Amino acid sequence: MWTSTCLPSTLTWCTLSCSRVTLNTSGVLIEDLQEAIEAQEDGGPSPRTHSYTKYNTWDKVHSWTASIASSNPSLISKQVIGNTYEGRPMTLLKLGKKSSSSKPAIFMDCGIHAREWISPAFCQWFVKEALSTYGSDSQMTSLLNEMDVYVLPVFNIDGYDYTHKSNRMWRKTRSRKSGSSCTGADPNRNWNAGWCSMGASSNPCSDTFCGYSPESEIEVKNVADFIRRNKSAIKAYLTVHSYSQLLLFPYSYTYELAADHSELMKVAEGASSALRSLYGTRYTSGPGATTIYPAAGGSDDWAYDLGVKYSYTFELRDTGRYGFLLPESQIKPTCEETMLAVKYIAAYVQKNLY
Ligand code: 0X9
Ligand code: ZN
Ligand code: ZN
Repeated sequence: MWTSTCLPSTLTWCTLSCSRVTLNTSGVLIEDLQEAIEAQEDGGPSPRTHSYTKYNTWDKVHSWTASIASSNPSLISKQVIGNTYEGRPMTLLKLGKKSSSSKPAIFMDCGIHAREWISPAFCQWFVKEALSTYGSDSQMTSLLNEMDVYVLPVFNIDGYDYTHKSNRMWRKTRSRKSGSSCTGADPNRNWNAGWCSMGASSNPCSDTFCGYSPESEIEVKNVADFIRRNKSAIKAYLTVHSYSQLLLFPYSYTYELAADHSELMKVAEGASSALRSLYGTRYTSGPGATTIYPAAGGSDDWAYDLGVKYSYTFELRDTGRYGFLLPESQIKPTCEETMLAVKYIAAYVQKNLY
């Protein structure tokens, strides 16, 4: 969730969610925010290695991707679906028991928005859980036997790296175009779904800039190409964001209800109650336009209109106390409860395959 009540435009970093943010006269973050940034690391100092209960840097996620794939060759494979604007490889993990025939699949991405750090943490957690519970958890075993799950741990890698090195509150990609002094477009306004018609900006300096054309952002094009190529196999599209504790489904580019509205709502309600059963965390379900705000050009609406019926956007913890700066102590409970919702949706999709 965000508000557009912002800020001196000379400050490049703050735009959305700025009502809670104040700057001193020299444009430096006041201690309040600095403390919140430091409080994220309440799990102690960062270890040199990858950790599922820390916010890992891109370098750590990247090396984790390689090692987890090579240590579980029977259940996981990786493929590069293209490079980011700055040239980093977008590595997609494919989880599932190897099969001679092609299997139906679920596609899940994390980290479309750079500053939503709990999201990539969830994708990493999901991969770990899938591998470690295959063979003991009957649902996970059956899921990975019958289906493949594609996981893109960090969609907006350039932006994610930038939030670790330069500006914690960066949201967009890092693409440049000659003629504009502003960097990046919103990768969740850049899809060809009512593109730039509402809830998006055509100003390149805006944090919700829709880009110069649909799929102008190479990261969006790479993922859209992959989903188009595998359209007949992909039965569900899940995209993980933060924060607000919402489970959204199409549409966001129009107030019209999706043709599958009732079923999408029923599955979302089931997933939300599964999630709530663990720690009592409350989620709200509904179409994006009325549940959060109208915003065109999003990946969920695009996937749905392509024919991927079960298309959901998760907005993970919390509801604003820490917002994007969710403390590391909340990674484990957030991921555990979110697993229940994702597994609920996956089980439903699997049950309705044939
Ligand atoms: O605005 C967004 O892109 C998402 N919220 S966030 O705070 N993570 O930025 C909501 C996306 C809902 N779906 C669409 N707008 N299509
Ligand atoms: Zn690599
Ligand atoms: Zn987001």
